[in-house]
Amino acid sequence: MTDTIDRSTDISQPLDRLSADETIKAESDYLRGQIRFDLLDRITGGVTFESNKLMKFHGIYQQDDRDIRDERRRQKLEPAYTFMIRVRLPGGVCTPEQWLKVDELARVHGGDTIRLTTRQTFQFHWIIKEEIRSTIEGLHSVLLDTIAACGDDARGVMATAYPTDSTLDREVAELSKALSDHVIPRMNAYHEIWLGQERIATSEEEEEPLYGPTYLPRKFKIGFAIPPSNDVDIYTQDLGFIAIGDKIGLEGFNVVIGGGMGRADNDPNTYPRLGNVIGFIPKNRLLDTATAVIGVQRDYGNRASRPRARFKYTVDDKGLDFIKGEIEQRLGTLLEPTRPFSFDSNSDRIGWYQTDNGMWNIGLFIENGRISDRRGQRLLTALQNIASVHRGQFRLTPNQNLVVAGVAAEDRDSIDAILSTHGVGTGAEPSGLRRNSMACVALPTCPLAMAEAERYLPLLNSKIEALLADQGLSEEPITIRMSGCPNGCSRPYIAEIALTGRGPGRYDLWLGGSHVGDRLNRMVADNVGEERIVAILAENISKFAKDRDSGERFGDFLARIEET
Ligand code: SRM
Ligand code: SF4
Repeated sequence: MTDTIDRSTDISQPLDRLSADETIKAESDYLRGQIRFDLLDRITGGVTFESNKLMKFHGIYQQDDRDIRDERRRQKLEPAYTFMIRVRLPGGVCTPEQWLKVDELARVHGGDTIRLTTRQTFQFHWIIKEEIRSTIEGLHSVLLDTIAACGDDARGVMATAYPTDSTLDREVAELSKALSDHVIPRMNAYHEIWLGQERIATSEEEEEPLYGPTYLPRKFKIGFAIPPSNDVDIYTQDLGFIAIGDKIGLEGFNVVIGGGMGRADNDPNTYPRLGNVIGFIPKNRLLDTATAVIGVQRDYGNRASRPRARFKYTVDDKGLDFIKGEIEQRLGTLLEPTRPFSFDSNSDRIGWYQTDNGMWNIGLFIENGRISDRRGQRLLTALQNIASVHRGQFRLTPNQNLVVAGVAAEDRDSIDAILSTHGVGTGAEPSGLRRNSMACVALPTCPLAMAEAERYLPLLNSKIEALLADQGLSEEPITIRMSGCPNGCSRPYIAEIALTGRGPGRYDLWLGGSHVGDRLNRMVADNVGEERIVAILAENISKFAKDRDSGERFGDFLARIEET
């Protein structure tokens, strides 16, 4: 494979126009900066602006408790700083031993709660500065890390969470892990700062072979889908691979580029975009293809304006044909024509099902990915107990749910017993709407949240469930996604119903995405409160009940009546 670009400098923009983040990266000594010193500073619970930026590359975000921000300001106290730590977990796969460690760290440092994310990993919140290092050491003891879980680099690699344990599934799982290993930055800084490794004195210049010293212009997201499941929402990834093959084996991948969700309310130059399928590659070209695509974004991405720096804008600014040509040139070959494929859903499978090798998986619905012990449902402890006896894997799903995978037939009863003893799954079955709902974290930890999401969606869902029940549609599977701001961390812009936060209690309402995640929805009301949201949904649900075609899904119906 050919990659003729000089990686040490950005070739596309004059230096005087680079954004401030580019300078911080360039002057960071490969992401070391002053982090080590900030950690020792006992006068503040936080870190400096530059360290906060750099620590993202280490998977760590400074936050403050927004529920008490105003009160602390009134008392002239600094914000109640804590840190969010995100684990790198390729394909969401985790062993019971790793689960037990995550559970322990959450109990010791993370406020007795674990958050499963929309990209199949764990987040710890509420970690104080003095305990970041012990948390990372704990993860390291079970071979987990947080490298590039955030930052301007290739983030956690996603992969379909519903393996039937066919050869195809296993090959895709292995390749997604290999690709994750291929794209993570070397980051000696991580091992020095968090794991106490000595810096080796050498006259040779440190290197980041894939990225160069200023990494990427912005975050970059990769996912693998195995049709017919599009649980990873492949069209929202910067770079997606759609597995082509059959149960006997994998042939290669259709390549998707340029997807992304984020937008800003006040900036029409930002928008959600569905990725384009640009061709097929045989499986042995996977790593080369990722190197080529990342190289194109590294060299042509916008380093002057961060809001325009994602790969989707590079594709639109340079043109799809140009970008495809650049990828092919770096690969030294043309992409083959796209192979046929089709998706039937972007949802998760909940409940027990058997896999090809005779073992069993159980998909557990975890509302908004939040795992903690609450009155009536001690989910954190239930999963800790399962991890103590389970001999298979845990698989975190792209819809914030969890699969306990690889259970022998004779062990099913003991898993069921643990769940019911802790009150998990003992209440009413979640409705078709709730099972297909996702909300981002938002308040109180997310600094960008304008409105509630995780804490509010369950309540709003109850109101929409009542509307659906009135029309005899309680079991109708409808995707609903809420984000506390337009950044779209719950991938709202492809949902059948979506809400994105505008201010306390106010949302933009979007309707008409598809149940396979291949169509953008459209805004039907902006900056509205609950009363208006429920009224608009009531009207559309009633029309749907009366006028839908046989088997037609809610989002498809809305898109059809919009067109006519
Ligand atoms: Fe996100 C920023 C949480 C998936 C688009 N996201 C953030 C931050 C880190 C806020 C910040 O910058 O300080 C949030 C931390 C909140 C907290 O307290 O935990 C945050 N994003 C999340 C998670 C935890 C949501 C969840 O509830 O699961 C997801 C973690 C994924 C992971 O494991 O890596 C999460 N974020 C996403 C997704 C979905 C996806 O990737 O599949 C998107 C939309 C896809 C995309 O990137 O286009 C997404 N997050 C953003 C953006 C907008 C980026 C853009 O360029 O458009 C921001 C803001 C930013 O980067 O400036 C953001
Ligand atoms: Fe925060 Fe906005 Fe992402 Fe929600 S969508 S987690 S509010 S950045």
